[in-house]
Amino acid sequence: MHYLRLSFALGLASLTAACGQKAETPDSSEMTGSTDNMAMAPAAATPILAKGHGTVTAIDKGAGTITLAHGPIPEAKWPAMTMAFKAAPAIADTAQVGEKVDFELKITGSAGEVTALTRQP
Ligand SMILES: [Cu+2]
Repeated sequence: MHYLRLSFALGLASLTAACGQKAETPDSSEMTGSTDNMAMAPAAATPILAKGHGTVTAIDKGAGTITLAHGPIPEAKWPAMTMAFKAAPAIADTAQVGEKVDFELKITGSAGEVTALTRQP
């Protein structure tokens, strides 16, 4: 989980921070990428599994991320937004910018990983 938070903090902190503004620790913890904060954030300990719908707006295979303009995700109390998610190469490789998708997430704190992605018919 540490590498996940770190990689988000490096380039995508401004995007991912939006998810945690209501209930999470201050944004600065996301910006620094400090792993010390993990122990103080109970929400980060147990991943939340969620499903969502959205549109692929960007893919960064180098960083292993996919950016989705997604609708509300009640499981995580997230409003609709555009944000980047960690994604396994198999998922990032098959996604295409501009396509509408259904997806499954594993959310840890304010960061999420796409665990499944299905193109909407
Ligand atoms: Cu989001």
